[in-house]
Amino acid sequence: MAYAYSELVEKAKTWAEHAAALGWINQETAKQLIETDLRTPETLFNNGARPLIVAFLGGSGVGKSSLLNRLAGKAIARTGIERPTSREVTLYHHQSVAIQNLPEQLPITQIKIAQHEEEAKKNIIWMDMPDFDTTEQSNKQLVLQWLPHIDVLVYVVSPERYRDEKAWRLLLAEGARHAWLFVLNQWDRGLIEQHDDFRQQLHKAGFFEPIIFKTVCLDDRAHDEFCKLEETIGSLATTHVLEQLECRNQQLRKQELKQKLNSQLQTLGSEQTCQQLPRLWQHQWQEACTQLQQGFSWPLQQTAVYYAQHAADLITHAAPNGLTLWDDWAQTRFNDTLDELILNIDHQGIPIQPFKTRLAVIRDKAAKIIQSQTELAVRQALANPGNALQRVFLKTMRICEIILPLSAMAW
Ligand SMILES: Nc1nc2c(ncn2[C@@H]2O[C@H](COP(=O)(O)OP(=O)(O)OP(=O)(O)O)[C@@H](O)[C@H]2O)c(=O)[nH]1
Ligand SMILES: [Mg+2]
Repeated sequence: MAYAYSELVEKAKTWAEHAAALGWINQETAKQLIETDLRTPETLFNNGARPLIVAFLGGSGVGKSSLLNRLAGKAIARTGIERPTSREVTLYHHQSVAIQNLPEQLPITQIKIAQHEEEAKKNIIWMDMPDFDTTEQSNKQLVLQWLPHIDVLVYVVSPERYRDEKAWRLLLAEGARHAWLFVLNQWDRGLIEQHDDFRQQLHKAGFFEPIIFKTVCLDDRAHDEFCKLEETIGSLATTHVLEQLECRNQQLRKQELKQKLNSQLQTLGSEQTCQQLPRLWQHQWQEACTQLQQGFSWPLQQTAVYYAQHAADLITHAAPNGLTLWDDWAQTRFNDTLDELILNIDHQGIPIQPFKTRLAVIRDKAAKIIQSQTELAVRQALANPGNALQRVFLKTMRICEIILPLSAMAW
């Protein structure tokens, strides 16, 4: 049965909560499953057709805002030499488009919206993001909160900054999750060697055929590849591509969830070893029983002698101190057996916490159980003393007691 990703996440969350409550997995790993990210581009909208979400991402000063302004044909996003310049996300979309569910916890002051009326660009929401490589932590947070909602990431670099370490780590972490396009902006001062080197770097990061556009966002721009970039994105903004992107996204997320759950499964021990546990316990318990029985023979004798001498006090009075069946020795022996079981379970690679919790209850109750079971056995024995043979013999003797004198008299 094919489950939707959200259903699978719900099931995994319920399982994680339950398993953590019983001690099968620790709280930390349960939290990882419970906090599984459900955010996707679709979650920004209620059901129905939605636009493609494209975002300019990259280090500070590479020209992300300049690219958006060029696209809009006017200055909708702030650009400048101050680093970082943008401290908010700028959305540029058709006036008919409305994001119904904005990402949670996002301060509304950090979103700027500019609208247009161009029908041809109706199916795309463009976004200019702040940088994520300066010390401005709130910028980085803002980018990270928006990332899961983006379909196509246009990763912008400049000739000087395409080997950025922080950007690199983000690329590797997010590589598989999105569709990527690359822009080498400020090409007016770029060299072809830098372009080739950038391509090689991307190759190393796992992008086998990276699409790189060389752009210039200055007034005296020569023939750059900005129009190609626009065309490529325009060709992606179809229902079919959107469906493909969504499908790929779901598959990837399912895969990630599966990996997480599988790694949890490893920590629970193999099914085979779990099946062996009852046999392990039976073997241990037999040994413990033999020992306990040996240890009980003396107190049993003492108790029997006491009751034989005080038949009138039977049941109503407990045996005096020192004649308890379940004494400290028996409890210690019983505890040792349970400890040994826990140790064996640990050696089998099975989590011991659930066993510890359950066995703690039995440890405390052992004395009480033995007391009540012994009393019950004594009562049953008193109600029906001896074994079956003895009882038949007794009955025959009783009948003989009557019949024999009578027959003697008759004779
Ligand atoms: N030479 C040259 N300068 C450019 C080009 N594109 C942008 N710039 C300049 O680069 C500087 C930074 O541009 P922004 O668009 O603000 O860069 P940003 O990536 O948005 O920067 P943050 O908002 O800080 O992340 C500005 O002074 C722009 O004028 C270009 O193609 N060539
Ligand atoms: Mg900017």
